[in-house]
Amino acid sequence: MRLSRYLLPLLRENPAEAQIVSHRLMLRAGLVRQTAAGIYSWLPLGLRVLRRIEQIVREEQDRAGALELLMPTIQPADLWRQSGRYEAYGKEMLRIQDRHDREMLYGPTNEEVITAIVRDTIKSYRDLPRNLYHIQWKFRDEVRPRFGVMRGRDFLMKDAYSFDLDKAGARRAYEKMFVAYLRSFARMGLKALPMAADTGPIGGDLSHEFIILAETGESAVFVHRDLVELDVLSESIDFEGDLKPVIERWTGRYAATDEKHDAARFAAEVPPEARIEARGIEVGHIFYFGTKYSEPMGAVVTGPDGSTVALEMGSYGIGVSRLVGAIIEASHDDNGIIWPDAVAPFQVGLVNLKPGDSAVDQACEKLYAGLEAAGIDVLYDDQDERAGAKFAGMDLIGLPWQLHVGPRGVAKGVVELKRRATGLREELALDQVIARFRA
Ligand code: 5CA
Repeated sequence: MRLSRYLLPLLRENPAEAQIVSHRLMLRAGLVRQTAAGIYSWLPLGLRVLRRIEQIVREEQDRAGALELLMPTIQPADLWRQSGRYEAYGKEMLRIQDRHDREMLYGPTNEEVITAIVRDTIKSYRDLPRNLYHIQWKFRDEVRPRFGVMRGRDFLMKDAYSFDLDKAGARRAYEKMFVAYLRSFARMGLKALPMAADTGPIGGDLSHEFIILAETGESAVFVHRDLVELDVLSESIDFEGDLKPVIERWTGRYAATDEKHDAARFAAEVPPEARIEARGIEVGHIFYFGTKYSEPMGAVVTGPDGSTVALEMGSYGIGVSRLVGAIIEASHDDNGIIWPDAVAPFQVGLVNLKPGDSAVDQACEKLYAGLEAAGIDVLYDDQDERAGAKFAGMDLIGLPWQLHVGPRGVAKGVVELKRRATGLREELALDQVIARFRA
């Protein structure tokens, strides 16, 4: 992509309305624009990050055996009357009337819609287990939307719903999602720690939040240091095998948010040097709630002995749009964002330091075409601007690599390659650049 044809409105100044670093950087780096309170438009660069996060989530859901579908954003109130949640959900739910005065709502979550689909399509224990998910916009009329996309009113969520014949099956479904979450967040370059959680309006009696540590997090967290050192990606995981050992490793040490914190237990179980008291951002939340929805809504199957059995359910959410902010909270410096490679909007920023100089222009065009041909996402800054402003812009948007191409280098047949995260620079022969990225 050529910057001269892109939409990348960078801001030099910190926007006054942004209180936390990720919100400031998302506005300054041209990722989003606010359309209304708690409602954001995703500009091209921001959308690329959102899509990358979505794709990692999708791959890990698929790997764990979940099936993707797509449910609508607008739902009929009737379904929520069947579960008994229509009145109970309160003012967070955006209620709408259509032209026939039918009561509708903008979905804050999808337990009712998916339960109705399964009720109508799955009749026998032979068709179980199933786990169905979608990645879809939600609306919650939050009392205090704040921190940009972190607590929006309109936000993108991955929500999965598992259906099983019995409690043991439901627990396995829960375990698969637990491990899929560990892998998903780790692939995004995040350390997300599972913590026992309250269930709130979703209901149920088993629940974990996945929390990343960040100063600006909304909850206080108390964690054993050993947990932070675990690495899930180095384990080979068989989703059809026994996942208990993995889960035990990740739940075997103290970790709690303020809601569930027990100071006496923390003091007794965690030696002083291993105690981490920090703040955290909730990026995922999983629930097991048995027959809370299937019973009132009549989602039943015929069991092996011919009896009628209400389905055992769980639901599993990931805050996809929140993750964009959360990743920035975890990965930035004074100059801007530092995207982990796996979610970066482009891998390389190609910086032409002297547009109009024909040798430099030619070298850049050749590199640009070569990188694109090799399938490497490259953003080519071909604009007529001061070098200083270009460097600052590239650091701000945080692409993992920068290629600096100027007249002196080109005369010698070299360019400068800079790694955004470390600031390390190396000189590279022009004809070795593509190979360097392929490696
Ligand atoms: N139905 C369940 C699971 S599918 C559910 O709705 N869970 S939730 O309420 O915990 O939301 C799931 C995830 O969505 C949260 O962990 C959080 O990361 C994200 N999320 C929730 N509210 C917001 C919000 N207002 N803005 C951005 N992300 C949010």
